[in-house]
Amino acid sequence: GLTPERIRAATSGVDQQSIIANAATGRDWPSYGLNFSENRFSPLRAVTSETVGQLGLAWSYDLGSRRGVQATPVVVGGVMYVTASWSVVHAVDARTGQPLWTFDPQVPREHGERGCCDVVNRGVAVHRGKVYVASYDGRLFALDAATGQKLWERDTIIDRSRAYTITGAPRVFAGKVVIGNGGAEYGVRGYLTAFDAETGEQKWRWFSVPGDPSKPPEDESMARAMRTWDPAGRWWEAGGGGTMWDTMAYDPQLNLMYVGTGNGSPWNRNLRSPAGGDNLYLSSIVALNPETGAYVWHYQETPGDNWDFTSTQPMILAELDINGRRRKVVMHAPKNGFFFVIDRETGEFISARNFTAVNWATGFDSEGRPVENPAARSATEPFEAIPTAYGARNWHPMSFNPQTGLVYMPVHGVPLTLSPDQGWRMNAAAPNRFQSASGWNLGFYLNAVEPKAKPFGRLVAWDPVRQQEAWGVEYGGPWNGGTLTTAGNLVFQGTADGRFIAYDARDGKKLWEVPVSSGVVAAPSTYEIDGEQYVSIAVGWGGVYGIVQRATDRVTPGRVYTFRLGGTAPMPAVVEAERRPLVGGISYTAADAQAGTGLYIANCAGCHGAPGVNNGGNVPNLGYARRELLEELPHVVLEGAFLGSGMPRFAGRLDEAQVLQIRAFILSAAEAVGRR
Ligand code: PQQ
Repeated sequence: GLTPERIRAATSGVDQQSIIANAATGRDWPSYGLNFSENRFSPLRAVTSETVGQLGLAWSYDLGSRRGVQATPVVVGGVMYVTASWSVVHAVDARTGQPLWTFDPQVPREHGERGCCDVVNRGVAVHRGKVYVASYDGRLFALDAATGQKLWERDTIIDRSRAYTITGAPRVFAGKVVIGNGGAEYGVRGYLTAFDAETGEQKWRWFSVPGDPSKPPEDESMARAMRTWDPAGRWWEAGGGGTMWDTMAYDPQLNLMYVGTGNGSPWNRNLRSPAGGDNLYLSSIVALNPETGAYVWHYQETPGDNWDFTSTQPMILAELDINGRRRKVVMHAPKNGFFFVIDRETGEFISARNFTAVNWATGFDSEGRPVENPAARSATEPFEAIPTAYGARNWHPMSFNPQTGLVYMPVHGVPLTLSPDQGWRMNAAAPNRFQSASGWNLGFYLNAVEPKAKPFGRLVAWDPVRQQEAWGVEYGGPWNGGTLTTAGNLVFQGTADGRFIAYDARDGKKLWEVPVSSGVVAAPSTYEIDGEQYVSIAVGWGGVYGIVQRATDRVTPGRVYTFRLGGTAPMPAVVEAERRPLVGGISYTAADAQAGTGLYIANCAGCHGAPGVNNGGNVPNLGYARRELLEELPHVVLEGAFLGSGMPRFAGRLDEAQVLQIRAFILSAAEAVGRR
């Protein structure tokens, strides 16, 4: 069995050299994106397009979490480290699925509403016998990889009066654990912090946007950035944003690390920076020196972001032959719908092409500037941006197969309209202002005008040299899982409707498919133990779209599935959501329903969605609530009956009369759906 001594022996050798060496064998999956290039291309070739049909279940492991599971399982020396919602770490014997240990950072459930997009976590980093995880409430932990015991803990948050969160996986670059944070919907200033991996001592911090204009800028990069924001300094009210909540990569030869930065806070640039400007370094790829955190170069993918176009979506480092020249590049497909190829030594723009329908810009010029649609920034008129804030892609990882030369990316559309909120002020909660009662600061009303576009989801195989689609697969809807590609000519992907699928990497032909316990959002990993190749996927529906909608009625708590050739373990049982009718049978007045609409949008819509329009996501849709629950609603809402699930206590924010108005809105919305 895997004794602590054996785990210690297996994990103590994980370091920069071993991760570089592992790229040749693919035996372990030692880092979030497999290697420092984060290409998620495994050289393992036992499971191939020929043999994949023989994949069967080796084992499954229940994560016990009811919210989104986004982690890529990290596997070292036969030990799997995977995280579930609320940042809980599970160590599992990767050969058998037997539990080894768990670590729960005990995130206060009140913190749930202080993040935009579900209480998720994307996984761990491993380095020299330690496992690193960052908790939703912003702490970074170093654990003993053998036992799960806490070795040190650091608070990474500079200002606890602001709503910072962490959902991303830490990375270890040049002996330092690097972690960013989220919060750009709430009014924060984004930054990245590096700690000595051994001691936890803070080594450097890099802010992505300028800070208090009355103080001197922290460094040259901030001095330069400040000139691209409103000289009156209005951005500082809402922190500016630019949170680095997901992607990072590293080139040890160039001694550069790369990070993708987030959207502006508030979203609406007319309010954030009324004089305009690019607002550096929002929505950019930035290269930093990992030893010092010093800025080296940047490329801004969405100048003057106005649409929540984060550039935090996973990037991949690769070498591509472009116009007869072999070039070291970053490949990136951020929310804004364009696929970028950037020289990673210099930051030089090479090319950009839209990989899906786009209406905010018509393209990029040879200098790498977007040619914008003027309507996209109207100070007064609604705009249905395509893509939307859900992104043409989101955090779901893409992969790159050097054998086919193709990038495999989940692409989607979730319609949304933005109507300028000219009365916005920092932290002013008001009816109809989306989630403003939880501290959202957008500067837009959402969907005040009904969107015209239709939701969709696809898997796209993209040729980054020709900048065109090679093949695609259509799904029933958005929010499908991240991808893995292998030397066996395969692409693996889980889907929103609860399947795990293998495709031929060359042409997209479906080769294998198995139903799993709920919708899948995470990306798979693959590794080898005792000469046997395994493929694992952590399943658990969630994320910003998955909170409020779902594409399967399977609602099983989070679970890891691991497959191998000839695996014969029985598939575990799944749980179906209880089907309930639209709620009704409680009287209400039209006037209350009217008043309740705006309150619902300001307090409830971000998690519970629009009542009656669907069956909910990992949070219930109240249009289908039990009548008894709505009868008890003032108690449930004001006293925090579901605090354990992350629903806040609203006492002091709402009074009983307001809760009854919200209830009237839920009932009227359900009734309207029933009439359709
Ligand atoms: N997180 C998800 C998710 O887990 O499904 C989706 C998103 C986030 C977004 O679409 C975001 O824009 C987003 N933004 C921030 C931010 O602005 O700081 C943070 C996060 C996050 O940490 O998960 C998301």
